[in-house]
Amino acid sequence: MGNAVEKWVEEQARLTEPDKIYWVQGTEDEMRRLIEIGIKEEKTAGHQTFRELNPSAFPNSYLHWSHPNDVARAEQLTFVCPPTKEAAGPNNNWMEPEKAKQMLYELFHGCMHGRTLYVIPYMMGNPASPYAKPCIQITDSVYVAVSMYIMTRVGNETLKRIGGSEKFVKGLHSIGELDPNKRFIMHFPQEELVMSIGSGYGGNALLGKKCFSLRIASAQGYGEGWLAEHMIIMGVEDPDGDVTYFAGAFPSACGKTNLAMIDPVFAGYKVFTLGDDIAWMNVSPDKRLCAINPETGMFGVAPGTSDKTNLNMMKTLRAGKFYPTLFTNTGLITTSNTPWWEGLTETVPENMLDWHGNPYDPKSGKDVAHPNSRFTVSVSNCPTLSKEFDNPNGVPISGILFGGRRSDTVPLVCESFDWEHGVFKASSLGSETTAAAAGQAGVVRRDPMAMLPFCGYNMADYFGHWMEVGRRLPDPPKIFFVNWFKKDAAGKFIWPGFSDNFRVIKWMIDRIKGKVSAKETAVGFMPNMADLNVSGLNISKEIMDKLFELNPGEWSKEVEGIEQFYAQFGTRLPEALKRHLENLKKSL
Ligand code: SAT
Ligand code: MN
Repeated sequence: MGNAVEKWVEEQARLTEPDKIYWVQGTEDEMRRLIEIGIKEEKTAGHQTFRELNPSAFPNSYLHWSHPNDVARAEQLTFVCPPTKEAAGPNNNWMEPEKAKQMLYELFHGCMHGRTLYVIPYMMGNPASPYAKPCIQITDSVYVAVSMYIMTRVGNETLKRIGGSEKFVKGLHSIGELDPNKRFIMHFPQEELVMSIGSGYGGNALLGKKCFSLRIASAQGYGEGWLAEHMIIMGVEDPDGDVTYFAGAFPSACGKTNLAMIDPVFAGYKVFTLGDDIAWMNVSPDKRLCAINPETGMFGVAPGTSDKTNLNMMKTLRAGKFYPTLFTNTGLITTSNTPWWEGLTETVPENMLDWHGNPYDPKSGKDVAHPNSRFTVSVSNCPTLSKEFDNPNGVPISGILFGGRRSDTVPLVCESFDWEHGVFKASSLGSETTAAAAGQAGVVRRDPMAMLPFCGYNMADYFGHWMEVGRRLPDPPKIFFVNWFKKDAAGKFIWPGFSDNFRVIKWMIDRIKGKVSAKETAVGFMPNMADLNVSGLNISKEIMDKLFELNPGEWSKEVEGIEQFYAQFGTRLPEALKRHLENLKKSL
């Protein structure tokens, strides 16, 4: 039989033994048919593939309830398998590649009995872009197939682009038995191959997302001189009509999606959204750092999203145009047949089913929606979508933001002294864990560049690669660090966040444009208070001081945490980072 794609698909079919093989074309009709199949699929223990929602409130929208044990990324079961453990680095689970495959072959063998194998050809990035990559995903889940329509460019264009070549990214996925003991997400960077079994959840199952666009792509970028990052991309137009482009990295569930669609609180400014999760950044021929978003959809956290916190997102969710919108593991108001999650309205409406499909008892104190419940929606629904979204060359980035969720220690905003100092600070970024990954939430873990779970090679080499990319940029972007999540002694957030984060963005633009000076501190440049516009916020001087406080006790703990984190890289850690850590210690 024919070309490399057909050959690969045949091999996977021989392994997984499906009843049927279906090649996805990417047409509107076909999308409807797959949704119909999902609607008819049998419900088991609350699990439901698709249920149509009220089209007058949420047009072209469907509710999905997953298996209750399959609600987040499974980092313990995620492996990166280059030939040596050293190449994977201390932060990835690793297995000898042949051993890993033997184990997976046993799990995949016959796993699609009675099911249809869907072959999904898709592009990450605009096919017209030199940075785009053709991929094939196989899956036996219609939920995954429909999600791929929303999140990527699905269709035959990809097959044409691959043509007779052997070069395409391969993803084999099966929900298997949805058994956490038989769940693995395994990456083989050398072969540009991902094998995932036992989960239907976003980051575990939509293999174009974290698996390819971050883990495999970061390893490709290391070899080819570019960066695959866990970043939003947005443009901010100022009253002069100039657009400043930012990329911004935050760990999962720290408000990236809200930031990418932020409503500017100052007159004369406009925000344009390009991406909410992934940025591929290349050094352009004119030596600027240019970013594309390889995805076409947003897979955002539902709880906390409302007309008040993110009106643009609510408009996006209600737009229901060409592509369907999916709600995963939210609650359902039965009388209106609309989704509900914590924070959508102030009080819990009556007649609610929780995310297990059970009638909700407000006295139970339980969650209606799972804390990691999500929506999957096309960027084409987004009212703030940038007209540069499809630009094959990407957009030139002038500022990079890094942020984490920190109740203390880290100030509201701070700018690095230069690129290398920025890499140092980003490499030691810490954040309190969230519900986006299985495990305990709320403990500080080091999450360099918000890439800890997503870097497909040794992180020490990744830090070196970042510095190397900076050296190729005559005028590198400024690097900023933000923390929207500082709390007072009573555990209350002291910064209002959401739209008011724009006040900080405005300061960054002023810095980029050289309009304001800044105060030099031990950890970087911080704003002169007169330059950070907080008018109308009613924030006391005391709170402002707290937002920018550098507490010696907290910082000595921070330095300890960084030292501990760095220790695992041994001699592989770039010397420059050790030097910056020593400098920080001295200047504190
Ligand atoms: O990895 S997902 O795409 O499922 C969401 C996230 O954790 O950022
Ligand atoms: Mn993410």
